[in-house]
Amino acid sequence: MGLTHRLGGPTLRRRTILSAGLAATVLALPRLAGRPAAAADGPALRLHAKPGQAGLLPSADGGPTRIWGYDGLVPGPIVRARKGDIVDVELENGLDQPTTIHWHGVRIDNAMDGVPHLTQAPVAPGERFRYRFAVPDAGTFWYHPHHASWEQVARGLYGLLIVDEDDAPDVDREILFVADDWRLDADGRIDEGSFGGMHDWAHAGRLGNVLTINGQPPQQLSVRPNERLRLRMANTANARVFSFTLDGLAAWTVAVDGQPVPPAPTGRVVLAPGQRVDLVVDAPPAVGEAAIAEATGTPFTALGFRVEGEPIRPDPRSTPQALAANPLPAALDLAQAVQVDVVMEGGAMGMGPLRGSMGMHPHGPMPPVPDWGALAPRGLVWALNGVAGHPDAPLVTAMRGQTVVLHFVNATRWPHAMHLHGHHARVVARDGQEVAPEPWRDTHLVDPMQVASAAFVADNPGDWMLHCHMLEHQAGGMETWFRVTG
Ligand SMILES: [Cu+2]
Repeated sequence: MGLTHRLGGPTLRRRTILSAGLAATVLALPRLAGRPAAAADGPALRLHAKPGQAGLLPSADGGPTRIWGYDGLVPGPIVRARKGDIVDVELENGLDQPTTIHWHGVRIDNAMDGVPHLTQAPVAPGERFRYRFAVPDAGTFWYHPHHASWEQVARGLYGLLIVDEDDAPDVDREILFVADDWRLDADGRIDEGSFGGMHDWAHAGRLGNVLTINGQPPQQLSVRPNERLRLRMANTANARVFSFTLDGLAAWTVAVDGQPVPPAPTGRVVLAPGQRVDLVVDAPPAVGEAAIAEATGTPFTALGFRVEGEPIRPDPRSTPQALAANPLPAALDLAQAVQVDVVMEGGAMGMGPLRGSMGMHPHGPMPPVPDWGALAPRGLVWALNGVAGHPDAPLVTAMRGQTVVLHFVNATRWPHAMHLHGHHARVVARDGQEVAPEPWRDTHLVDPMQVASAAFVADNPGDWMLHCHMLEHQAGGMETWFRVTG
């Protein structure tokens, strides 16, 4: 489905940009950090999942739209902590269905991971659950339900979890960039009739037709020449892989999925569902305009920059310093690693024997061929290792400290964003060929008919999900779990 940043069509775009709010609205997200505890032994923060309203469209074009959000807002309040802090949040369920909160990307205590039936009971309507956990890593993370997430996230239940470094990087301002696509009808309401539609489930997932950044239509940001920004980008869409181009801006990638990387110049950011990227962005040295454009279809402005006023400093700055490393586990032991295939099958144009064209060298017995004739009528159209839906047995049981290599074999015609809970992994081989280790990620985009081998140290005891973060693919069967003992 083609994406516009609004429903009215491209002819109205210019008016939207010209009438857009000022810079402050880009940052006008409520913040929970520092709120005093409600009681001596009570939670420091509360998040109330409930219906609300949001101005997803320019007011001239309709809305506000009825959404579900934390505290009725989209995005929900920012949960902000310092590296090593204890985050203490009580969820109250004001929805008419069960829910949980998953803290995406946090190397968290398993009991706080928010996966219904695996790490906790679902939180029934009217009930509460207190999440209390340490945040070992600084970086950009997010939170969202893990129950019926294909509906609950699509309706607006998500927010950022930001963990600050001990030494904040030297920038002039921080800008949040939480990208989502919404499927709205002609009246600006969430298209509810298409929830659960099998066409979406068997194809790319639920793609929207309206882009929001921070729950709003694209905005204009006023910056000064040579101003340095830190941009925290997150993709909270159900299924869309965003492609953002940076026009007229100098930018460096400084973190990926919350984990620092050596600063590298970039002009394009691809974000799969669930992924985050931190950029350092320098405004140009002269007054004028610049933009971040969304480019999966005809490019249009996702965030405009009006460069105006006196330069904030006389000259452009040089390459930013790297962020301090997070305490990731010690080196991978690839020689002794447990090798596990994760054969991804199913979906439209993929229920035939695509695995035969993958040139597979299996690490273990070939998984059974899924019986799609029996599975598809039950809404199960994707499989991992021949199993559609949550398997009884773990994909692998690793001893604490063991290195595990997951060989993602994408024998489908679709990309998938494979999300690993409780750990970060890095790609060490592609299509069976060793590559220089890639950045640590919690969510790996694996292209069709490709093999990506991602390695991690299983150092976090518990039962952990591994699933596609295209949420219709997960619900349609592309999920499994693994166990870390000890
Ligand atoms: Cu997928």
